[in-house]
Amino acid sequence: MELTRRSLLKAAAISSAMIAAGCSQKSTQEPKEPERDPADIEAQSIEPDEWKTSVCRYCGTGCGVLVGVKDEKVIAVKGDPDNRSSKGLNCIKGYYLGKILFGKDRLTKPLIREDNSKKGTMDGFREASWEEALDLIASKLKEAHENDPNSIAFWGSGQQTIHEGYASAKLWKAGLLNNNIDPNARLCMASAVAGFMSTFQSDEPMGCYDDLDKADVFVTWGANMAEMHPVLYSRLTARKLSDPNVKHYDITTYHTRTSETADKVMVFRPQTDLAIANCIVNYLLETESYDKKFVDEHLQFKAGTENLGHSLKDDYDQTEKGQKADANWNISFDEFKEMVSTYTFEYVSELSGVPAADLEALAKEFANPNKKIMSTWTMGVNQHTRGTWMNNLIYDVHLLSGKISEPGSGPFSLTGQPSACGTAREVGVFSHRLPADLVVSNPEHRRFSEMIWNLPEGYLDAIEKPGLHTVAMFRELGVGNVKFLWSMSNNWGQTMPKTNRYRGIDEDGKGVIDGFIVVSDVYPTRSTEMANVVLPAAMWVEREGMFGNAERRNAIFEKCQEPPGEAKWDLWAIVQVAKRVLKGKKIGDKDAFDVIFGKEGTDIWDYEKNNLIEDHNDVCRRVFNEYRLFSAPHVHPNPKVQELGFKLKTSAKELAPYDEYLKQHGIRWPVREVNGEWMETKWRYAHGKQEDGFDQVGVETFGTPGKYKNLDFYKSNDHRPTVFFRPFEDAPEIPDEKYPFWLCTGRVLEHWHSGTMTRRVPELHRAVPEALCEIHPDDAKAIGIQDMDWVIVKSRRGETKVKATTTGRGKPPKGYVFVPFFAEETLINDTTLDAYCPISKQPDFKKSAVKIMKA
Ligand SMILES: Nc1nc2c(c(=O)[nH]1)N[C@H]1C(S)=C(S)[C@@H](COP(=O)(O)OP(=O)(O)OC[C@H]3O[C@@H](n4cnc5c(=O)[nH]c(N)nc54)[C@H](O)[C@@H]3O)O[C@H]1N2
Ligand SMILES: Nc1nc2c(c(=O)[nH]1)N[C@H]1C(S)=C(S)[C@@H](COP(=O)(O)OP(=O)(O)OC[C@H]3O[C@@H](n4cnc5c(=O)[nH]c(N)nc54)[C@H](O)[C@@H]3O)O[C@H]1N2
Ligand code: SF4
Ligand SMILES: [Mo]
Repeated sequence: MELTRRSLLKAAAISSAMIAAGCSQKSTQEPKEPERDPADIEAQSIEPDEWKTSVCRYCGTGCGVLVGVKDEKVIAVKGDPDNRSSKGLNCIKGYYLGKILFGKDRLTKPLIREDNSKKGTMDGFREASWEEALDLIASKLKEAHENDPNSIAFWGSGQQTIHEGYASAKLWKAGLLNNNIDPNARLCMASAVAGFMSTFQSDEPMGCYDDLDKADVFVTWGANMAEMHPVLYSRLTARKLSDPNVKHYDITTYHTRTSETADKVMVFRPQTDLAIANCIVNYLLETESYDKKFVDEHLQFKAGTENLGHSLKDDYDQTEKGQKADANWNISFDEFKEMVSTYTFEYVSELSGVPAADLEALAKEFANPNKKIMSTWTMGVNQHTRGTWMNNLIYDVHLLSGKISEPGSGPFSLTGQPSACGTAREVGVFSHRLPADLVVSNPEHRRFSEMIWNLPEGYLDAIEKPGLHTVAMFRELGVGNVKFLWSMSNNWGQTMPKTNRYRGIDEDGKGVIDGFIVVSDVYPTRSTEMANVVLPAAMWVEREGMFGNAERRNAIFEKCQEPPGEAKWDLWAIVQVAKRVLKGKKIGDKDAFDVIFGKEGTDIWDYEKNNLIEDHNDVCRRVFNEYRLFSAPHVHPNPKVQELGFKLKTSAKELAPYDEYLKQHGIRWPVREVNGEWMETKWRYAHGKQEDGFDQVGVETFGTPGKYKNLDFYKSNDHRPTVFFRPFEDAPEIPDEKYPFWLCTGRVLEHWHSGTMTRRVPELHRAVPEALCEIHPDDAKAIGIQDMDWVIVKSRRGETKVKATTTGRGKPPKGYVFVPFFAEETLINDTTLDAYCPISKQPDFKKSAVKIMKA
């Protein structure tokens, strides 16, 4: 059934009514009203002069919004019906989006810290000119870089635009020849990336949101979509309403809003999702109900290192286990079958606590060749010390059942941030990556990047070794080895795990006090209070930008108003620092700044004009045109670049010319030009007509589609994705007598991460004014607490005081608590563990052992 806009709106109404009913958290204390400009945009009767095209700056759904502008001020925001990802829908955060621009305490001037002893507070700063702030940053960066190149670091974000991410990566990698650059997406999508790369050798999903309209069965594997991807969830709900036979299985560690409408809720003991996936695999093989022809034609089998241990100590990556974490080797189908044979329903039921009959019911859905199944997952799977394995296992289930890359059927990794895909992953803001799936360790990838960046051959060999990944970066900062840090569009003072390491609470935090820290943000935060220089940034539609969402859709947001005071575009700040650091240095016989950002290079910067922030569109177009060469090398004038790009298969990620994105309100890559029209791809690897949304596999000549299924996994080694054996291994920290509870942390519908923006929107703040610890009523009784009593959540690392509730949206099982991380006064990350997946290096915020005490 094709979904109409009406049926979607109806479903959205139902799910938002559901959210509204009985979910608003009650508070015994008056909400503290955030300071803000009362004269900001309300839904007014004034008509805007113009509606500009934009996208929401929050979640990876990437909803389209239209921004009403009057007298060069944003006065209204509404859903964009022409955006094919969201078809006019927005959630409550999108509805109030415009208000984030107008918080009264917006940062409007650069700040320089005068009193280091006041670090950890917003005291001890003085206002400064941009000139002075930029000069200071550049001199500190140069000094640290000259003394020890390993002592500088940049922490980027899936909330930077594609242009900003690209420029930061280019400055760090090509300009400073340094790989100590990583994004907050390491906390979010790294396991998804490692899962994609190990299984398919190509990042990002093959399917798209259209699958939500067509699936017969939905499986959520650790995703609270009703609150975190509400617009996609309403599409799922609409599909369910359209056909009573459609089923939803919610595999989760506690009962969430998403569980409310599921047909089967499977609450499992944390970490045993590994075993659950394995028992489905085992069932498909035992009963011979896997897709044999698909296996023969398209797959290969591998096993990898087991018993990896846990990355609790700083030197884990250097240990033998750490070094071998991603080693893998070929195995036969029979060997694979033997390896998974221990995962019987009985065994897994015992391990996970999920009834065997429920496990079998789900396995039977995958065994049914007539069912189309869509799996989705988010942080339950990625924030996991075996996160890469869990991603591999979900692919195993879909690959063995042949349910992939066809309308309505496929594994779909949901993205968290608005441009975790577009920016962090696609432009390569990771310590091991270069743009377009390329990696620093591969010499051909470096040659290709050198050609596009006009660097001498061999120049990038200096960055052959990956730099500090996020957790390592902050561990090093904590002990004083990182002496210069620049963070942009993130809030590490609140959102990193085990914040104690660098917030200066224990002695490990010394590095933060001594280090030179630059924070670019729009509001004062838990990170700006750690800064030596705060740079006030232009936010959302105060500049032009582009985000890439979870279904590979890149979309532009237009500039709608000037930033307040002296706040400026992050991109401009990056170039200004680059100018001060690189000017006068040589690359070959040329000026380094001119090569990296200026006239000697591909001239993405109009060197004379990059001060003019009105000139955004032109700057964006030029940055994008350069970046596009990585993904569409055939538009490069040099045939050698084209040839190498073709060999490296980078053009599989083809992008359209910049202005097409505005015209079409977003386009999904790979984009192919057919008869002069730029057409998107909905189902990658599935050969068919581009007009119908299929990939032109044969035409790309990367391979020939199979005979049994019209698919070619043209990016995979031997054109065959890998089915991995990945066993169950337990979590690093398990509740015991001393710390008897599992602590899971996460989010709520109304707030975005550290709450810096959503808590300045009164409607959102009032709906959920404070973080609450959700606990089972029996546990509350045993501890002797009533609803809204204060408790202390204490782990081996630290403790947090928070009010408890037994009547929140989430219903944890006994022995399990959930605390959101949006509230800066409730620093739950003082208690979380920073152990990570040895392959992806993504930490697990979902499992720590804590005790709960009445405060
Ligand atoms: N309202 C709102 N929406 C957001 C965001 C926001 O801040 N606010 N942030 C965005 C971002 S960046 C992200 S990453 C996403 C996060 O989106 P989600 O991952 O959906 O949300 P969380 O609250 O982080 O995680 C809750 C889920 O973790 C699962 N879980 C816990 N432990 C385990 C485990 O051991 N295994 C498995 N398989 N699952 C487990 C639970 O079952 C639950 O479904 O949300 C995005 N959308
Ligand atoms: N306990 C716990 N912690 C977690 C998680 C969890 O589940 N549990 N999840 C993790 C995950 S998945 C994620 S994605 C991270 C997110 O963590 P962060 O990205 O560190 O948190 P945000 O609050 O999104 O920070 C974004 C910052 O950018 C600022 N900002 C907004 N617009 C602009 C702009 O245009 N320019 C600049 N320079 N700044 C801007 C905002 O004010 C805000 O301070 O949190 C991680 N931390
Ligand atoms: S927060 Fe996500 S679901 Fe809500 S409007 Fe923005 S992009 Fe859409
Ligand atoms: Mo995230």
